Amino acid sequence: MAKQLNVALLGYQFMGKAHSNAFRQVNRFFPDLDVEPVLKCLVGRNKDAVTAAAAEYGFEEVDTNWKRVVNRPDIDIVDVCTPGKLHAPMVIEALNAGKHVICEKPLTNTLAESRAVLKAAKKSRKKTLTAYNYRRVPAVALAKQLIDEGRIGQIYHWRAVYLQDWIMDPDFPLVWRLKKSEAGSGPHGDLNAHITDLAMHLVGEIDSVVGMTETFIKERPLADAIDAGLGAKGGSKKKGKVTVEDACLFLARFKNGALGSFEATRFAKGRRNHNRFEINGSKGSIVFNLEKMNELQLFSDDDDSHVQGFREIIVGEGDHPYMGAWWPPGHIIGWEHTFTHEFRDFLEAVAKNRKVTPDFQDGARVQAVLEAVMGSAKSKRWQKVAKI
Ligand code: SOE
Repeated sequence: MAKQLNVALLGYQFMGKAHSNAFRQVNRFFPDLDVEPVLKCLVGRNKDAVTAAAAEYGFEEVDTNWKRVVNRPDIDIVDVCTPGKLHAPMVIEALNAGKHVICEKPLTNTLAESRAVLKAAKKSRKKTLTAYNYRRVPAVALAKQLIDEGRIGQIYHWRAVYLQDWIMDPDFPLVWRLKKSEAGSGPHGDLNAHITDLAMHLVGEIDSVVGMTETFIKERPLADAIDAGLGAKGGSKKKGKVTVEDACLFLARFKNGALGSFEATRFAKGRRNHNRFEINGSKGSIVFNLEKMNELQLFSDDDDSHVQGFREIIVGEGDHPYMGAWWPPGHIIGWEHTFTHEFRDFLEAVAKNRKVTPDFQDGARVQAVLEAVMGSAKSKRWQKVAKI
């Protein structure tokens, strides 16, 4: 029988829901796991809301005091799904209490906080995971395999965009994601963080960057609820200042000589969650688009020249990464499965005492890139990425 590990989840909104679902599914679809997460305690500030969420997600208990829960001796895993401002204090407390810790991205709002988290992680020696879930899209994991096999040769270009449009209405309220004090930054930390993690996973470390940002709508109606998020409606007549950027673009030089471009915006009309990258190498190219997440495009010099062209691989075969756990060939999967995959890998690392990535060191490396971009946007100069 799999050993049971008690999970405390801090935060119950969008990501709390996605993570709870993954914890519930993981042993059903990966029955070989030696450990089984138990949804022990859900934590939130609003007692009524967190109680309703706990009933919906299947948690045994609720609490409004995260410090108390994180220090409970019966808790094995702490999963942090709160706004970025709370990541560092929660993660550090959990590591110091000897827990394995998962943290939503970006790891922290600042690089200084990431360094403090990393110090606590090194001391604790527990398993850590920064929840960059897109590494665990089977098509992205296949792209990694193809690159590691040398199929596209030496990489010259990384070209990525992460485009959304959910705040284009000027009456959309000033939710926490639009406040620097809560979220640290706008689409830069929210979306560029994802494509930066993918770039570092697939291409390599980043040496230097140059970036620019813009806030198109500078004031918005105050939000009704303090924790209002993506789907927020209405707001008060009073307005408040938007303190994060609406868009951030940057260029990067990788340490291996490749060149990269990154664009994150919440102002790309019609682009709901358009996370796309293209990689060009000496022998081939790879293209991924989250909106068609079961497909991967590959162009390869290995193909005969008279039939050469981009081919579309349906990543739905049993021998494709993670896919053997799901349905018969070609029966596609969705966004929520990426969280199940990352928890499978995390739980296996806990059970077998193995390394799992992206850990907090990887999360801190992403933070170093993000912070260098913000510094460069201010100075209007290229900036070196700090060493982690
Ligand atoms: C909102 O922009 C958001 O939910 C991000 O916070 C997630 O990390 C991303 O996966 C989808 O969009």
